[in-house]
Amino acid sequence: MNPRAVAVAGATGVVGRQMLKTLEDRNFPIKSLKVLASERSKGKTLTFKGEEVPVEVLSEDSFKGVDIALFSAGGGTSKKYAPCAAKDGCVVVDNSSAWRMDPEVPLVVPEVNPGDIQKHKGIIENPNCSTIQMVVVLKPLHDAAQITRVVVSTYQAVSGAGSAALNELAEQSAAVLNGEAGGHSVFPHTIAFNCIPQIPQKDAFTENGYTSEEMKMVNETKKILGDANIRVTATTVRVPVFNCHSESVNVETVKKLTADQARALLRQAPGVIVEDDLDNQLYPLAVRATGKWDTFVGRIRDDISHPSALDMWIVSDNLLKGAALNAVQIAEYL
Ligand code: NAP
Ligand code: 3JN
Repeated sequence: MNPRAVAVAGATGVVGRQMLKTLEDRNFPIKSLKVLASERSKGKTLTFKGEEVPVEVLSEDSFKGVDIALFSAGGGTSKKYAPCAAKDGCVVVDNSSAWRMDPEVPLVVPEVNPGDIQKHKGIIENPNCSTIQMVVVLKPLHDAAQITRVVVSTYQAVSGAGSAALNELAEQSAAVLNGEAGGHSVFPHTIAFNCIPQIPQKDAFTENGYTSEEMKMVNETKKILGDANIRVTATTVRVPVFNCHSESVNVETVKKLTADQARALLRQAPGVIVEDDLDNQLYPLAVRATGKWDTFVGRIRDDISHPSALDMWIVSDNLLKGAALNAVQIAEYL
């Protein structure tokens, strides 16, 4: 791979920092690196491969001479600046939902639909973190037995809501343990020692009573798997876990797949690790998945309420496979 001029927009954020770390950890061939953020970060530096890199303020001119830009600075920022970058010949891998459902824009998980990357017209979308870890596991099951319906409930870590949310969980947990109420400003309710069935934390609910996070899982799953007939329903819940999203997933198929057959298929699947040994109480755990590149699946069992369905538990690092790593993998394909 020829070294590329790379920019990271939103580099000071929780996802942006993981993007820099992932570029470094995977030894992505970089000719030059720009780290971009808002006016608030003027004067700050970030470290890449042991060197201090000054943070530049994102502007329409940031992308001249840049080959690949990884964006994680929110949908509004992507909408404003990604088209400028694409016009300057840069390929944008965008981590927001700005164009995820645009039929002209590829929505890519490299283990699932890498062929869609080459259809890009300057912008490629990274899916939502909860969708990514689920479709990595669904893909081999769909290929083998044709999935007809998915019922998913998520247990989403606070890191998915950014750096302010991580601080809120830490400070609130300490306050509650000290017998204080602990205020909240990021989440709509206390997150410490609680579960909140509302993601995102603001303007969450859509007309049908689902949240936008739930509808992302419904719509993105169909687009990535290339099958509009798969029926998906989701309940997304924020839990007081710092990092890694967990999911309880029920999968109905046309062809009956036993739990043993599913485990055998998933052991061969790229990016998937089966952790499923009940005798040793081995199943995927958020605390173990953090910092890992793979998606972990376990508790795979035949659904006793249905002739052709499976239940399973899926865990992955939402900042890595759910965001930064998936974006860097797309950049590697580019
Ligand atoms: P965060 O920790 O709050 O960081 C936000 C980043 O965006 C910071 O670098 C911030 O710069 C920058 N930024 C904000 N407004 C900007 C502006 N007007 N111009 C330039 N930079 C701006 O949030 P995060 O958790 O990293 O998430 C960032 C975005 O990534 C989200 O909004 C979302 O679109 C996407 N995301 C996607 C997933 C996924 O499911 N794939 C998961 C999480 C996040 P300053 O530090 O200068 O303020
Ligand atoms: O809350 C989570 O666990 C995942 C958050 C994702 C997110 C946060 C802010 C804006 C997104 C996303 O990628 O779906 C967005 C966005 O829609 O851009």
